[in-house]
Amino acid sequence: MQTETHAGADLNLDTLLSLYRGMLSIRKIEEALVRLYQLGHIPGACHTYIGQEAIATGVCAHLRQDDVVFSTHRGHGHAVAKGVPPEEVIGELLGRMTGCSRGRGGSMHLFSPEVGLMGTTGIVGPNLLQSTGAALSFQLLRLDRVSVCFFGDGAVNNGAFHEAINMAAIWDLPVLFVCENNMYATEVPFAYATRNTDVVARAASYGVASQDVDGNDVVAVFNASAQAVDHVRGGRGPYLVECRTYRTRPHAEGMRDVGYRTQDEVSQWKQRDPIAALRTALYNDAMATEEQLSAIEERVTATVDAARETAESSPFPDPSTATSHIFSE
Ligand SMILES: Cc1ncc(C[n+]2csc(CCOP(=O)(O)OP(=O)(O)O)c2C)c(N)n1
Repeated sequence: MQTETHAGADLNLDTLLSLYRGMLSIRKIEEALVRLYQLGHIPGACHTYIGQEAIATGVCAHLRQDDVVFSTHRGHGHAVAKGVPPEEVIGELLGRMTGCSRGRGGSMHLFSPEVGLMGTTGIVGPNLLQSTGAALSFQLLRLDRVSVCFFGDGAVNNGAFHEAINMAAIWDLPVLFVCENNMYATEVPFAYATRNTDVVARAASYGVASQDVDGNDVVAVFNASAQAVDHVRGGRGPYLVECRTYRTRPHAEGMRDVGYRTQDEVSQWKQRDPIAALRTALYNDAMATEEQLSAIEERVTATVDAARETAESSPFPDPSTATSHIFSE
């Protein structure tokens, strides 16, 4: 494996710094959540996105607020990149009223349709079908909105993947499928679960345009997504981007992380950290100074600290309202 992120000769500095800021925000939020989990302040599960930040950041950079994202159990990064404020993400994991689901859902029920975040989910696979359904509604309503589905390699052997991609293909639906191939589904290697680990080849077999990309290179993800979103918004049917990446923390906080991958493998992927890679490239290419980059880091840290404090000082929902919002009136 090699570390080779280019600062992106074809991208302007504002875009590159915005991608840097975006990835860093997700990382700082995740680090705050890890600490809160370890202190016992997060009542539910917490699957972090650490190591995969380039994907949500690079894809969502091309989305409008009225485009929609259907996320996974590893969805904090998707929520943040789609525009859910950090205090609402942290507040939701802490079960507070100010969380984006009013503290009733937690990590795997982050919803904010106002900004197009249609939900994280504890169930692997159905979001492929939901995103395809949203795309069908956009097509019927003749809207140029894009539906995006993030999913892991663990979802591509689920029947939902095959049903969704086939229907999206035959009806030319405006859906972008983003496979975050981090090589493992919990502790099961992708290569154990299938004889064909090439997700792009699966898309091709359904007649869907696709490309694979280094998911740890935010510039590569940004460029591939530009092409993909353009294709989908332009009415040319679905598109699949396979991002090859790695999660550097355990499957979920509090879980063991031994027996299915080596520490050597984890260390090698940490060397390919997407945030450090872009920082180094920006610095080495003399596009940004150490002072500029440090100033961004300080601002992001201050914003996330303030968001955590706001979330921590927010009230829990009143227990007497436990049955509110369950049925639509
Ligand atoms: C339908 C279904 N089957 C099994 C599970 C248990 N499960 C939770 S996360 C997970 C692994 C998912 O792997 P992947 O989709 O590759 O995402 P990653 O965790 O690697 O981001 C599994 C099998 C589930 N939540 N839903």
